[in-house]
Amino acid sequence: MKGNLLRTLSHVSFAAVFIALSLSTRIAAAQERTIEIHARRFEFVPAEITLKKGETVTLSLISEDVNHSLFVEGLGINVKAVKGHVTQAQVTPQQAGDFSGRCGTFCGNGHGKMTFVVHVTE
Ligand SMILES: [Cu+2]
Repeated sequence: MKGNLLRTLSHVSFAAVFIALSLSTRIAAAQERTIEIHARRFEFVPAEITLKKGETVTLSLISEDVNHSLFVEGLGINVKAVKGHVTQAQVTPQQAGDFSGRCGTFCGNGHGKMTFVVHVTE
């Protein structure tokens, strides 16, 4: 009788641990960061962001005027910003460091000034 009770209790605690683990995984997924970046002639706001190596974040790119794009070669980011639309892209940096980006769509005379920096920490 006592043995049965112990066995039942250990099953219950295994189940509790399993539920706790799957809950924490789900919470982690739900807490995935979204970073909103506004593109306008001739800047990105913010002009720099900080990510963590291995952390998946969603970039949400919004154009406030004409078409732009966010191009960060070192991280494989190339996201179009179409006027009136929100474009989302996920990124998971695999390497720490500073990665420079820029607008990849000609948007006028100040286009060359549209620079961007992604800092990736360990
Ligand atoms: Cu541009």
